[in-house]
Amino acid sequence: MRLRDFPEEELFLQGSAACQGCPGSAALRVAFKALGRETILCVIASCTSVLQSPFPVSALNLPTLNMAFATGGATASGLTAAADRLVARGTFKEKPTILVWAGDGGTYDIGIQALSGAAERNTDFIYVCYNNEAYSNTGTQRSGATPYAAWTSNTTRGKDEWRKDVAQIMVAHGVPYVATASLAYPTDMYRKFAKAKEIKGTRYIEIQAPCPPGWKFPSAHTIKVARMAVQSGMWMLYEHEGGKTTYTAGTQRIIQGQSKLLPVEEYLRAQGRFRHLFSPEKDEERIGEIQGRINHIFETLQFTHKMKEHIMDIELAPPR
Ligand SMILES: Cc1ncc(C[n+]2csc(CCOP(=O)(O)OP(=O)(O)O)c2C)c(N)n1
Ligand SMILES: [Mg+2]
Repeated sequence: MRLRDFPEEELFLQGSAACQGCPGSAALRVAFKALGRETILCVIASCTSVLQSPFPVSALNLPTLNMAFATGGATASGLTAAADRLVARGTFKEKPTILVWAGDGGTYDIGIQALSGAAERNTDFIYVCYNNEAYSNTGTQRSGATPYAAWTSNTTRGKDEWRKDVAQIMVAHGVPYVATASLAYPTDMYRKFAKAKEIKGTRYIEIQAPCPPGWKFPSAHTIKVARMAVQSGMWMLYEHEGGKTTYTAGTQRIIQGQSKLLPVEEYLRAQGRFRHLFSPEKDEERIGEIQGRINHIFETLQFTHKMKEHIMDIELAPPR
């Protein structure tokens, strides 16, 4: 699928109340194109509650429920059960896609219990976490998704803890599909949504969503920062199904040795939320810690990739 092949119909309409350069609205646009009109949307308290515009107008051209913070998994469970009933009764010809759209605060911290319960029951829905790495709507407070050393309004010298990884927590639930996505790789994102649509059971997609006001970079740089996140290894693109993880797009190219890791310093320098790592003097220790973790992960993946190629060579070698 190329960009020019995306459906023309816009289900995320112009005139939303989003900030300039908002990653959430760009992600909604791509997701809606891939999922299509037969979708029921459940929005969890977040920037998306606000950017859809104040009642009675809405930029969301899909049936939408706005729900409380902790309720994503529980609401989806009710919606999907009701949809199954309406299909059985013949009211719906086909079951619509049930889509929950939540922020990282509403997923990593506040909604994880309901999400975990729904995933354990393999509830039939798609859960999207658009991860702007903070509680952005209320003024950029830290969340469980905020990366190490990042400024937020309550980690003013940089967060002391490393972020947790909810995509991997979802992999551990054994759900049929888990994927990560990036705005800088829209065809990869589209493909993952289109694939998720065809799968039954709990599907989890997490999109990294660089937030210009929260991360403190110019609003024209959203896609550039998203791309640098993948190129530097700070955000990894993959999908996990049938017990197997496949790395995709920019991340795959780094693992296969077709492109080099961008030094993480360049990614950090592009954002004001890491300014304290460079001024008044350079914090070599914390920058080194971040780079060290990335190197360790990619060295391991590159080694595994080479070993697999080597094993394939042996298997494919003709008998002597
Ligand atoms: C129980 C509850 N506590 C607090 C709030 C206020 N609140 C609304 S949105 C939000 C931030 C949500 O953060 P996140 O889930 O990361 O979404 P983002 O704003 O970043 O899009 C908060 C704290 C609320 N709506 N409900
Ligand atoms: Mg957030």
